[in-house]
This record gives sequence, C-alpha cells and structure tokens, in this order.
Amino acid sequence: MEEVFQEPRVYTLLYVIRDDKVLLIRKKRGFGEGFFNGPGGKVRRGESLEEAARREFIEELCASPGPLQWRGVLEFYNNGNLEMIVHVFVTDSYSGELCESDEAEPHWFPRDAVPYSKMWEDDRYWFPLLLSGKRFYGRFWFENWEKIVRGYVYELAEHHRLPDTNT
Ligand code: 6U4
Repeated sequence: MEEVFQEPRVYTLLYVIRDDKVLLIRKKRGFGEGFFNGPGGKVRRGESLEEAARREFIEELCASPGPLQWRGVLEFYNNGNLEMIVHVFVTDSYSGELCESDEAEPHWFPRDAVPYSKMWEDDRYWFPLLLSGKRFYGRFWFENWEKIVRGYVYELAEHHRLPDTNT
C-alpha cells in the first residue's frame, strides 16, 4: 500500500530573555521568511532537543547560548495534517558576539513591544505565556500556512514529583 502518512518533523525555538528584552531574529530565507521568530530549526536524527536548539542558535547567531530551560511544545497542522512539533526553550544569557548570518538578522525588542503583526499568527497566543515564565502546550491548525482556522494553548502546571517506587 502506498505510504500516505508522513512523520511530523520536530523543531526547536530558543529565545534569549534578559533585562526586560527579548531577542528575535528576522528570517532572511526559508520557511517564515520575513517574519520575526526565535532562532531554531529541525532536530536532526540522534540529536537531543537541547543540542538541536544550541546548534541552530550558534548557526544563526554565532554566539553560544547559556543554560536552557524548556518552556513548551507547539503542534502545527497545515490543511489538516500534523506537520511540525516545535519545542520552545529560553535562556537568559549567551557568550560571544551576536552576528548576522545569511539566515537571520538579530533584533532586541522590549518585552512590552513584541512585533506580533510581523510574526507567525500563533505567536500572539503563546508568547505572553513564555514572557511571563509559564510552561505551555499549544495546537494550531493552519490553512495553506497562511491563517489559523482553529487553535488553543494551555498553560502547563508545575511538574509534580513522581511517587517513590522503591517501597
Ligand atoms: P533547513 O531549511 O533545513 O535549514 P531549518 O533551518 O532546520 O531548515 P527552518 O528554518 O525551516 O529549519 O525551521 C522553521 C522554524 O520555524 C522552526 O524553528 C520552527 C519555526 N516555526 C514554524 N512554524 C512556526 C509558527 N507557526 N510559529 C512560530 N514558529 C514557527 O513561532
């Protein structure tokens, strides 16, 4: 039988949030060209989510991110198919100098002036949670990657410790 199921790809996004400012990139090419977004991209086979988030950040902005915190996961459907699973991380530091690469141009924005009108439409729903230190889970259904026809985002509760199992 013909293979009709295509595995969704896993991606990362990594935001530096520091001194009431957030670091975004303006994507110069590829998917989402022209939009402000976080540095990120596809997770490669054999790589952890965190390794991928670091690699993409370095590739796009030259500097090395500090310790990462996982903040959430987003699932994007396009025309009914689950296409992308995106893990979102934050850090409050980096070392080295930020550069402009052929993929990305870095821009700092005050946290109360995030340019939502020049970002993916979903960002306005989950980015406020990211900025307020919350964890989240979101799902968005796009039509032709142009507009959202349905979507939701939940704030995730603090993680609970699992009960001890050695009794
Ligand atoms: P190639 O082309 O193989 O270099 P790669 O750089 O690995 O690709 P890219 O740039 O295509 O990946 O990754 C897309 C990026 O856009 C990922 O970081 C996830 C992010 N992204 C995709 N849909 C998004 C959406 N609706 N909202 C959002 N970020 C999205 O905020």
